[in-house]
Amino acid sequence: MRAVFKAAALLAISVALPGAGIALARAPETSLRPLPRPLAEAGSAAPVSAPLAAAVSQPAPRAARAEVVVPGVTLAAARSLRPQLRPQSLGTARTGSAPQAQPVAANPGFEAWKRGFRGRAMAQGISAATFDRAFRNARFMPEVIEKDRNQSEFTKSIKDYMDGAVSDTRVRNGRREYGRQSTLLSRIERSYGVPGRYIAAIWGLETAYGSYRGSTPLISSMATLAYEGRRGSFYEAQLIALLKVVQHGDSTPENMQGSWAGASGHTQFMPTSYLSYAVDFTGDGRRDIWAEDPSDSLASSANYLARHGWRSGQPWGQEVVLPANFDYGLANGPEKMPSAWARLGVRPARGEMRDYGQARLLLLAGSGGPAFLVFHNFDVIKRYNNADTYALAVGILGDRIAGAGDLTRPWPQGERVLKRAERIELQQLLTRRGYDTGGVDGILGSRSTAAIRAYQRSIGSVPDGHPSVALLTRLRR
Ligand SMILES: [Ca+2]
Repeated sequence: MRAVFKAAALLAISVALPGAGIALARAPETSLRPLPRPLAEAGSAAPVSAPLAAAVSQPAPRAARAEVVVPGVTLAAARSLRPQLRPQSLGTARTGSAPQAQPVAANPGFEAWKRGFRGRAMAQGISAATFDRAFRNARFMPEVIEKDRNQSEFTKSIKDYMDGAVSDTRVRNGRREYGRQSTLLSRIERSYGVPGRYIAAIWGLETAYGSYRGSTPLISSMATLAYEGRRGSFYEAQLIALLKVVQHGDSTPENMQGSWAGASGHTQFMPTSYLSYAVDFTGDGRRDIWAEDPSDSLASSANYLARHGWRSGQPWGQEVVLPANFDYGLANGPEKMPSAWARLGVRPARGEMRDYGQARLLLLAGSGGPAFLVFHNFDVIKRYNNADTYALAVGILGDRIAGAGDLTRPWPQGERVLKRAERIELQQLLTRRGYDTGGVDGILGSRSTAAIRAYQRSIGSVPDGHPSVALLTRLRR
């Protein structure tokens, strides 16, 4: 059953949109992974930017799962952190040395790279025996290059992303797994201070609770990308990490399978993030995130969040309702205590609102969509995948898994993040009308937001500063 799922899963990547405060995701078609992955950090163990992941959609149609993705942006704009990483920009791939040959050994360029890399790996402590064992069945995978090159900017509406990420199926499956793994998740919560419901939510978004972990042989896919080039050093670092796994005996080359871009395990860690954050929670001496048993993977994700500053006892955020005539200049901006927000007329959509800490008002779809107050822990989740939509999905899905109801306000139909070309056009049109957008660079910062608000006031719209499709359409008239 899993094999069927894996074969059909798609990989999605999400990216953060600079300046707009909204994360986007793009979803390259991949071998297995429902979600997007993050980027890695250059040279360090910390994840860096990256295309993150998108969420997967439900397991429903076995073979054609849709993935959830957030509004898309180009990879080059990606910036996130997540246990996994991906290359940041797409450059021109080396040509000539990467024949599309089927025969494994018929790739002299790859073989030459392998000989060179063998020396570099040994210089970093990898034994000849480990290297040769890991590469015994490694091969150049033209299909991986194909996928890497075919990633393009695409957009998906926030509603479609959120509906997929927090679908009824994912909530239902999540409640089932949350029940099955209650003992494990409780132990993890006691050890790391991160509520099990959010770990379950990450598990659900990343691999549909372990159903779509990816079946691409990691040594081969990472070797292919390292050889091919655009971010050779990044992928060689991922390979070194995998070789360390083999050398230490945590797993075997045969068991190390994952998404074509390198993310693997129940919660999709990139190899270098694995080295820094994975833990052995089963106590067998091996940090095995590739095992069927999700214990090490789930505990590793909790450890990742804890190491990035998760504050025990603080929620990620909560849905709120704004008063009429609310000053939208306060959206996506300053942090205030919930009691201060309450004095401005902001009310909890459900339950009570307590002063857990400073919170900012998050509006991803403008005044026409749901509003949230988000705390420090929301940003900690973003270290896993630097997209507001992803962090929101983790928070909302986690709460729903633990029994909470749906949002009180729906996401608006059709609202999506503007593509880069559209953002530039928006700035050009506003500038032409005399509004100062602080330049025309496709990055919607505070000046552009202020310009949008001024324009909205001039036409009698709610001045929420949100760069909507409708606003662009109107400006074009
Ligand atoms: Ca273990």
